[in-house]
Amino acid sequence: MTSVVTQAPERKTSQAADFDVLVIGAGFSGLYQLLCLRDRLGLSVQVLEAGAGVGGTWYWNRYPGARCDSESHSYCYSFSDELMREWEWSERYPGPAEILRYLNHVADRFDLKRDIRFNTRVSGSHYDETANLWRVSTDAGDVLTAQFLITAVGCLSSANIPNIAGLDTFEGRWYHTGQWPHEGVDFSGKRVGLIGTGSTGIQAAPVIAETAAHLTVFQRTANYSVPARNAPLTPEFRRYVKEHTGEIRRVMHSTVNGHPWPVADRLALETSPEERQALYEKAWETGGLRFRATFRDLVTDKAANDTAAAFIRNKIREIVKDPATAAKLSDFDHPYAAKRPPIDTDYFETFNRDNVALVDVRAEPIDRITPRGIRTRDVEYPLDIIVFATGFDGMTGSLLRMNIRGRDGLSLAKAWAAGPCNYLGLQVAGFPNLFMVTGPGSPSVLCNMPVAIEQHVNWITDCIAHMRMNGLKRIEPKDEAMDSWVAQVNAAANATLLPQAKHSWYLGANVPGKPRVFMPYAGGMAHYRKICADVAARNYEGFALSA
Ligand code: NA7
Repeated sequence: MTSVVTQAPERKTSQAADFDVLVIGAGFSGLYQLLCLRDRLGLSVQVLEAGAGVGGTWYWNRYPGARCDSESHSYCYSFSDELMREWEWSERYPGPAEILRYLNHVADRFDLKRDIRFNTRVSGSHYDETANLWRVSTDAGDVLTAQFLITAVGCLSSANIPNIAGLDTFEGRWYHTGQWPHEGVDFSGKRVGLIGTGSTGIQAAPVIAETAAHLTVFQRTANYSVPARNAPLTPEFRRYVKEHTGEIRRVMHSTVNGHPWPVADRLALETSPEERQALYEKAWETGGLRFRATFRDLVTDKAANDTAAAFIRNKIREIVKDPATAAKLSDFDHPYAAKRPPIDTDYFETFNRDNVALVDVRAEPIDRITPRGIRTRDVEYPLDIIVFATGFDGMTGSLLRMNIRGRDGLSLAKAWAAGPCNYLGLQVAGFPNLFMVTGPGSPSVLCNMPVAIEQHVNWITDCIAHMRMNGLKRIEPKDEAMDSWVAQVNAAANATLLPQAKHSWYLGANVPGKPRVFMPYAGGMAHYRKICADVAARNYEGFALSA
């Protein structure tokens, strides 16, 4: 179990409030936050969820080929050994259906659904200073109040649909991968255009190509990808997981990215070219995000990174038969892993099919969408279906669209006009008693998400327990603590190659007009965990707490 305080439950709501805590979102974060606050602290908690079921990101992302890139035995909660032992994953990487089964299992096992209001989208959240309450409005017209408001809205749930002229005139059908119809889409016999070659487009292309009459992939930025090597889990591996829950948890909690493997303690440039090649070959065969852990200098030293980039470029040229297509697919403009590195199942192989074509929209920009398809500067591509795999307004989009207003009506949008400043990714000055789970400024998306989520939820739960035990009613960060944290987030990013990917959603560069600020904390999950624990141990240093 975790370090979360277990208190004698005292199920009492502050006089004027409907609940002690309102939590927005019923994905991994919201479910665990509910469990901690309700069952360990005895608070009254209501979760508000826009979807009709639990799952968050996975409730919406059901596009063809969708699959988690964390390995299943680590893409789960680790707070309970029993839960870890009783659940069995079927494949190395879980797809949405299996993740939803898992989260429903958790919700049912801990009787969580009775405190979740589904089909309820939050439209506004205002802090009432006099009453020290958050007033949360829903699209159904309800207003609910609570002393604490916790956003558990995920980092990738606000779809980024590019503003391409003429979309409203398109006579075919179009979809964004993050808002996929639950009944699925039939591509058979259809001419499909897929815009975007991030993790999502790279997962979707091979599956769409199998049934579509023709698939045109519109690529703006060539992307690295390493084979996922998905496969059913063997009985031996499943047994290993059950027998080693403690060890798996220890490794996940001690590494930079929260994955269940350590980063190798060797440098690419201090390894001979022959041995380096052999290690990359082995990592390529093993597959998955472990490739990034082959050498510890891959994300900090450009020359080291170049060796990985050259290896992947050569692989693409070996796999893709048409040299012109291979050249476009491997014309990288950023270091390997400076953007979230996709892992794939037959992505590059897909371009050897007769029914698949690649369009480089840097050489041939999209001009507009017409009633018949997509027109680039040079050609009109006739299409029946357009799939936007164009990502998300990451990290801040879902927070900002909820119209959050703090003290004196200050909007979060205004507070973050120059970028998301906060303290530890948890709180923002002017927004007392508002906590963000895996917000900008935290490691979140640079980490195996459940590890980041559990750390945040545990910290928030401990903090609220501390407040109640000490008769404290209000917490918010001090300005100087926020400034110092923003500086640390920038310094951590600048110590890596990550800011060199100019088109990355980590930088907000994919959304026109969004401030270009590197949002996640790149100093490593284990280090971040220690910083947060130290802050709490020093009596919540950097926060102002008042009675
Ligand atoms: P990403 O990684 O943000 O990828 C979006 C892709 O869409 C990327 O290739 C973009 O090109 C492309 N894009 C975005 N807008 C346009 C326009 N207007 N025209 C052409 N191409 C465009 O999103 P994903 O959904 O793939 O993955 C998100 C995360 O989910 C991923 O990082 C994992 O953490 C899981 P660009 O590179 O910006 O030039």
